Amino acid sequence: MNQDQLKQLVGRAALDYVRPGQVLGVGTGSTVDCFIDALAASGITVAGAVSSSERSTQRLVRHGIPVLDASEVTGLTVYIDGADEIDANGFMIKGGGAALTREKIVADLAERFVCIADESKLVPALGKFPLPVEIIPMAAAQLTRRFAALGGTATLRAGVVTDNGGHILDVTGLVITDPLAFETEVNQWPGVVTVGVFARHKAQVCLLGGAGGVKTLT
Ligand code: ABF
Repeated sequence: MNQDQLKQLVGRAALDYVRPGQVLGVGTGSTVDCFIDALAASGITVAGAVSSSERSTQRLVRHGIPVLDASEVTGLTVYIDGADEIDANGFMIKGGGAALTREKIVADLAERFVCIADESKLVPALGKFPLPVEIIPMAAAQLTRRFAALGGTATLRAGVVTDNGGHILDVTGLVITDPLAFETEVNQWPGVVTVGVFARHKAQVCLLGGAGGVKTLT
């Protein structure tokens, strides 16, 4: 199977974590697009979805799935989202789709984060994928210097303004040996809106699509 077929496979597999009548959290990206399409075709009627991006909102609305604002719920049983990288602990790098801030907000509402990904996303250690960081534009230069002090090279993602009006730095060359400590440290740097390390909001379940089918990592 090619990567698109693997994404469709795990998108369908995520339906096992959806219950009729529930409100669920929905992430962003092409794998999540497959999940949204599978949900629409499944006949499962959910009460609604809290979306992590305008992209996912438009797809959900097109399928007639009600979209709720995060402020309309006090919690979610499940959040379904993709990742750019995921390690054996369920720690992730996310943000390739520039939706990391709202993704982390919706993940924060959920009891369980179910990550859906093709096997190429599973890595022994995070950091090969350029780390996305949503920033306040005025802080770009000083944050670039801070990442340089850690051995990272930060590049402003050209032509991208996030749903929140932020800019994205993509940082290469980092070795993230302790994702939890790294996320905690970078989160407090002035000008950082969201760092694309999801360790405090790691995935409890990962559905990994591969040649042998779907593996469930918990
Ligand atoms: C999203 O999933 C983003 O955080 C991440 O970039 C993306 C992965 O996209 P895809 O499923 O298209 O590989 O949540």
